[in-house]
Amino acid sequence: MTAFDEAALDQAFAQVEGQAREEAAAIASDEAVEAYRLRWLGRKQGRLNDVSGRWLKAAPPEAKKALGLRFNALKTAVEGLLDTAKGAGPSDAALAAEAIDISLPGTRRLTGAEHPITKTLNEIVSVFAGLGYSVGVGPEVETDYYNFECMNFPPGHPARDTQDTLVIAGQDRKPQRDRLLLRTHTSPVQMRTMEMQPPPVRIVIPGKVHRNDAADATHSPIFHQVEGLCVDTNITFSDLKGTLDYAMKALFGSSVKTRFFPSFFPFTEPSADVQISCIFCGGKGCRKCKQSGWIELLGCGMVDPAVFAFAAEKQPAYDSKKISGFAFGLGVERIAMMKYGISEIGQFFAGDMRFLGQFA
Ligand code: FA5
Repeated sequence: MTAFDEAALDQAFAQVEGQAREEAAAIASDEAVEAYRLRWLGRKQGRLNDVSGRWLKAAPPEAKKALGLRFNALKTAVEGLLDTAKGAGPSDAALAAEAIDISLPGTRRLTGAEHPITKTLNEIVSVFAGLGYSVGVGPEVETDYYNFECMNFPPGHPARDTQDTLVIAGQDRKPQRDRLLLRTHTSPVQMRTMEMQPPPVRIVIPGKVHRNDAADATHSPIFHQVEGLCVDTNITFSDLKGTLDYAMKALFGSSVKTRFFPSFFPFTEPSADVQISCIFCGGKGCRKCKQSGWIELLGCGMVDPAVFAFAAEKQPAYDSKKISGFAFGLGVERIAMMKYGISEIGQFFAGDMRFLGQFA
């Protein structure tokens, strides 16, 4: 630019603005908007920067004001063009290039659903939550002390053989009580709970357990249990019976009856096995209940004073002269099999979508 009179300035700025308008009109995509912004307003190499730098520098002092005014007007105009281009969205050509055929069939998304074991487990837990029980958890890799010793299975006690245990190798130098194993039942969490809080306790503990059991139609080496523990003053066997009778009716329907048979667990005294009237034949006798009309479902009993004595080492309030309690433990797979009429436990773990899809 050589002349800086009003007419020359008008002409020069009009030319640049015309160019900016032309380019803005051709913008057809988001990328082009950004390219336009950089080309015109970019801090280092933008055209406007170039104009202000070169032209202002060359202008004589008396023309600088007029040039500055025009420059500002040009900048506002370019910014306006950019805003319009941003709002305008893609051109018809860009839209046509991206068009999708909405008549094509969509991609079917499978809906996730709870596994039947998770579903049953949550259902059991919510029955007890309704009775004011809280929910606890404990580790699956457990010590010999929590899994057995404090549950009143001393080392070498024959009752240990009823729970064929998977132990972690290479721990022979550790004292037996510290040796690690895969917990065989959820009962160790009874002790972990009592050690953490004084009575009263009302808790259910769902979780996975492991036993070296050969797999057959009703046994799996990995299965789930829900443990229950209630400790307070004056808890009696009647409370245990009432609670489990209520829970079985809530799970299987109000016409279900319960009965309690003497049994043995080292950590409860007295102990009982709970049977419910057969939900398939209503108690008349069928193949499922081996014509007896009853199905055995869970183990329970009054907490043995020996267990409270272990708890009292950390929480002296577990004094069996002042408090009492009951505990129970149920196998979740067995309950799910009953509820859904499943005859092979292995189906829960085979990952066959045809089976699992029925629970979606
Ligand atoms: C126990 O595990 C006790 N801890 C239960 C208990 C808790 C009794 C508190 C008293 C007080 P048991 O070994 O019977 O007991 O197992 C409980 C339930 O787990 C059984 O009724 C059965 O439903 C289930 N169960 C046991 N072994 C297997 C297995 N291999 N596969 C599937 N379910 C099993």
